[in-house]
Amino acid sequence: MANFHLPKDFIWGVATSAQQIEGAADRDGRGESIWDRFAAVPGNVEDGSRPDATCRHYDLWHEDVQRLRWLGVGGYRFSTSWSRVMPTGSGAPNVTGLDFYDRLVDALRAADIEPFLTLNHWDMPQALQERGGWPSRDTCAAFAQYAAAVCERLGDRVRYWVTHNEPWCVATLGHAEGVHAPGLRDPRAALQAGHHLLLSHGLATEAIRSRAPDAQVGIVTIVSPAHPASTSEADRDAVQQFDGLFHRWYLDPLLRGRYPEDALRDHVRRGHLESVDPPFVRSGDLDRIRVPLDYLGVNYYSRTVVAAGPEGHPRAVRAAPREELTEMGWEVYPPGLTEALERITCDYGDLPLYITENGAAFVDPAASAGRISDPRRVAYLREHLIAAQRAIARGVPLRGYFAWSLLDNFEWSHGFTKRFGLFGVDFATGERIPKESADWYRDTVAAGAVVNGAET
Ligand code: IFM
Repeated sequence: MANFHLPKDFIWGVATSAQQIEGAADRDGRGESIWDRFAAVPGNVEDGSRPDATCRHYDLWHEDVQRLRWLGVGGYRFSTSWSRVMPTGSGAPNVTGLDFYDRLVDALRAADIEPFLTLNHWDMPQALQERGGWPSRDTCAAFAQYAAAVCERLGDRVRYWVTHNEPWCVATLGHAEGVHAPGLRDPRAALQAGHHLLLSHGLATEAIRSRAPDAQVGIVTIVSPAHPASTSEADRDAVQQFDGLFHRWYLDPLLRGRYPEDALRDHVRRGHLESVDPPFVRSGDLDRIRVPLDYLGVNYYSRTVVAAGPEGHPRAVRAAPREELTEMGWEVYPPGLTEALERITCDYGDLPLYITENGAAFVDPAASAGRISDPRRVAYLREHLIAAQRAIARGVPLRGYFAWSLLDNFEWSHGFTKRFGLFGVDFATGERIPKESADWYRDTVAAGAVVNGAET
């Protein structure tokens, strides 16, 4: 790919989310979020840390925008905190909360950085959780009301909107496995939550488009190509099940207007649904969910190697004893990114795609001479960008790449133990320390492509 050129309007960016970086959890009228509540329970977060302060971006946002300028990125993906904008989940929005994002968006525009605004990056107001949370259908209207409030204030300056980040994680990790907020272990509630996330995506999209007709609205999904642990029929069947439950359960309703039949049958077999006609899917819902997307956001970190577990259910296993793993225990597997992008284009058509997250947590050494040396993160980003370029060369309409993340931050149930940032953060003082990956990314953005990449 020596002469490889990315599309002229390709957007290079970095991503963050409100709950992970803002802090200021009780300032200026912000309400409690489900993650504030979840993290306060001993044992829910690995190191017992709380997101109340985290990177202090609420106070240090101006200097963080300078970091974005320094990186030379053309896009910044951030999220508005639902609990800051709608502290009790309904009623009038919190004007002071919206002021914060207003200033941020103005500063981004002044720096020629396109804001990519995510509405739900997991921090629902606790008050809404107490009224039923995502398993309740009423939450869909509350989300659309929140989307309308943000769009009324920022829709004249924000063009790119993401409704939800990784609905699978919200539904499954939060409602079936209990490892994310709100910490439920109820697979039936998880399916209802998942459906309402999708339905609310449709309602929020309508709310945004009616207020900002030029808006580009998308949703972000996590992808992880599934490969069988062996050639056995049982493992191959488990791969198909995993794909249905993890990918197609969300992509099919969004892009085809129906839930995948094999996955519906799997849920019935597992006792999570009574029948393949779930009562919570009401007439007209699927049309609302299939509202045309302007783009799809793809978060890629790794592939999943799948074996048949008890009763043939899919179970993620280690690929091979000597595979390189990140600190999350995720295999470093760049070809999976090319595969994921090509598969989406092949199965769902020429929808513009953005890689809305890609990055790696590694243990970083202490800073030396004002820099943190992180060669493994540089290698990870480099190899994945080459994989992305390969997908473009093969015809995938990929329009941008956002590295996860600008800063080390609150990594959900792992607290501050997993560091993904291009900038290290001292969580005691809020100090940011550049890593070599930040220098490398800056150079790559300036060059406009990874040079000397592998052959297509
Ligand atoms: O930090 C998260 C992010 O909030 C959502 N996608 C995965 C990242 C790494 O776990």
